Amino acid sequence: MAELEGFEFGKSDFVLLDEVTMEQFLENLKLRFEKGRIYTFIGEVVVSMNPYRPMDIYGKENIDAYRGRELYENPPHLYAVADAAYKAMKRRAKDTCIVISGESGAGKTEASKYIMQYIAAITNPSQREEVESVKNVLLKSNCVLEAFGNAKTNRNDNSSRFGKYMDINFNFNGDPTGGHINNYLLEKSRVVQQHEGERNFHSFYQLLRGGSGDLLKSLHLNNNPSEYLYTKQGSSVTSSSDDLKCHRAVMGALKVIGFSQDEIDSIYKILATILHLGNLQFVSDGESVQLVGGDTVKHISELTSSEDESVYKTLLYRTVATGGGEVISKGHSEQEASYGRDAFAKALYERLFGWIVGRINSVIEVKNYNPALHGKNTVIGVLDIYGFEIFENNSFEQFCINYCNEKLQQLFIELILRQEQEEYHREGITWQHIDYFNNQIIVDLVEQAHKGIISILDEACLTAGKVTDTVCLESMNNKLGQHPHYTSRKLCPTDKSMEFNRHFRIRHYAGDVTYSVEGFLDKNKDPLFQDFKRLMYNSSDPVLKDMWPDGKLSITEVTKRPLTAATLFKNSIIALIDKLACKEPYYVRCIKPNEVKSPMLFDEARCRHQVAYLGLLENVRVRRAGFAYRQPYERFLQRYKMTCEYTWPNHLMGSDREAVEAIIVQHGFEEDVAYGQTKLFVRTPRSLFTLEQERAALIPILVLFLQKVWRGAL
Ligand code: AD9
Ligand code: MG
Repeated sequence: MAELEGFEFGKSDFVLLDEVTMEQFLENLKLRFEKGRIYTFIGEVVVSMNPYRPMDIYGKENIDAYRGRELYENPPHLYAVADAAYKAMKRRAKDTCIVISGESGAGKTEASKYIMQYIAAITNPSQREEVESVKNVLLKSNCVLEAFGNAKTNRNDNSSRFGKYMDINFNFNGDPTGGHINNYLLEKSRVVQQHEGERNFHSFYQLLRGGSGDLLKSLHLNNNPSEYLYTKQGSSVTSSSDDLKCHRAVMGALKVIGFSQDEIDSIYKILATILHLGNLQFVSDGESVQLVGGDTVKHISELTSSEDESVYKTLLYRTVATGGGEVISKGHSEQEASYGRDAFAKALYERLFGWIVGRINSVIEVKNYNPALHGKNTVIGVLDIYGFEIFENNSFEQFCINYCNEKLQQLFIELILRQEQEEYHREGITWQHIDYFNNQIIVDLVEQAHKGIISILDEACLTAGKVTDTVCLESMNNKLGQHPHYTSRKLCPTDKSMEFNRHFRIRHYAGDVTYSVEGFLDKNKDPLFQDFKRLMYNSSDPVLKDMWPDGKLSITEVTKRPLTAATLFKNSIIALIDKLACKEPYYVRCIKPNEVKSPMLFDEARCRHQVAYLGLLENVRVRRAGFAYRQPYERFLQRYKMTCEYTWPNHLMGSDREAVEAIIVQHGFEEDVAYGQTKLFVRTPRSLFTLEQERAALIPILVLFLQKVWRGAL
């Protein structure tokens, strides 16, 4: 319990609410938000409110206050969870993970950075150089990944458009020895198209606004994002972040991480190539298609270290194998050419991003670790993945993101219930079941073999001929019509919020989302003409070539159908969940106080909705089901021994457990507790309150007493 705070700041742990009702929960959340107390516990879970203003709670003194302390000794904070995860990892050699969840803009990425900074600050006290360098790379990688993987959306000026799971490895001393980053489904459609009010990835604007005159000249660019189709479609070329400053920071970070100048040059050449591609246009004279764009093709060939002629041909023609095994060149239609250009731009960016992550991993991977020599290598994983999203137009990306959030919610339910159950069982205490909404039914709707939405999409993608999005929707309607979490206009004709043949709706655990099926099949199939791959593989820029190993194959060798985007994503999320499930989890549940990024406004309806779908009330109930608190006997005794004549000033009892019993009996709390094998379980917060209050009242007397002893007055 956070005894440093009084109730004027609300209750620091939701388990202390008098009654577990939505009203009381919100009242407490609001009071704490208004008083600048953005963190609140539910047992070991931290509920975090986005303050939308800088908070003076992340300084060195704060870090020192949490270092090595028990969770309840300080007010709730991310540092308390980070320290708990670190202690479990260090003391018990347990792999742990910190799962940060919440909707877009709720504060996950910021939380993950504070957690990383905390871990960096408390480790390597002896300042060993190799450990410092690992820490530095881990921290700097954030800046690079944010530049290339984040963008301004209508919900968040710095929205993560990829999922990130970072493992930090530790040696037996508890110092970081390396790490590994897994990235999940970058929203690459943003490269070629942005909604009104949104931007492309930050990296483009940072280059244009922050790149030196010489750099831009060498890339044949000017510094105005409004002149490039790919950066201007959202009519929002500025953002709250300072692109120029960020550009410098990213350049610095790339160097610290160990990117060579050639590699950095290649990165910027790829960004420039993409911008030039966006400004290419194709016109048809009825017979053939021509390129419009002045010297653009020349610039692209120069930047990609390719031949002009090859670039030109690749943009306008594709190689096809005829039935007779003959290979011919076929001219694109205007539409095909534009489609190919966009697909190429998206793939260039996606591969660049993947390559950057891989390159960072190659620097931070643990090398030469010998467990026999160095002890067990343990891990803390930090997950910061895109939050649940509902936009005006929801497409394939939102479908994948929301599916991922369903999986994480499922894990939360499973682990929180399982942990409680196991703990009661282990300690020999009767468990009282609490009902949850189990979202497995929605997970199945999406991922179930043969019947789930992903299977239906894949089937449509594999069917030869022109299966359209509409046909695919029809198939979903037929197969999923009875599902309680699926509907469409066809199934519910009176619902005017959806259109026939265009929309379907999933009742997610976090709310109803209406998806437009338009583009689903294409994004799932994600085709790219082999000619582009070959072009890049044949580049004389080694970095670029390295990103396109599959360009080696000729058209006749490309036979296997690659897995679809949804299936690849599903597989990667299942692997992620497996990774998380075998670690001891710690949770940060982020809440967004309002839609207008205001530090003042507590939008009750929005908060109520989030508290409901995150299952926070149930979390509190489970925590309180029988016993809101548990503490190992030893720790309980240490804290409250001064409140009992049998344990203070001298410990007159035999074991710690007996001493704890003496404290409980003296206070008349026998009805309120149960004795487990190693821990005391306390049913209601009332008993602990009383003990805390007594303790707080005794401390000044004790201090006075000790001062007198020191001065020799006693
Ligand atoms: V998304 O799913 O990636 O779109 P996040 O990651 O949940 O989303 P993010 O951490 O990016 O949200 O927070 C959004 C913005 O809220 C930040 O850019 C900050 O301006 C603001 N924020 C969030 N947390 C804090 C904080 N602890 N202190 C101050 C904060 N500002
Ligand atoms: Mg984020």
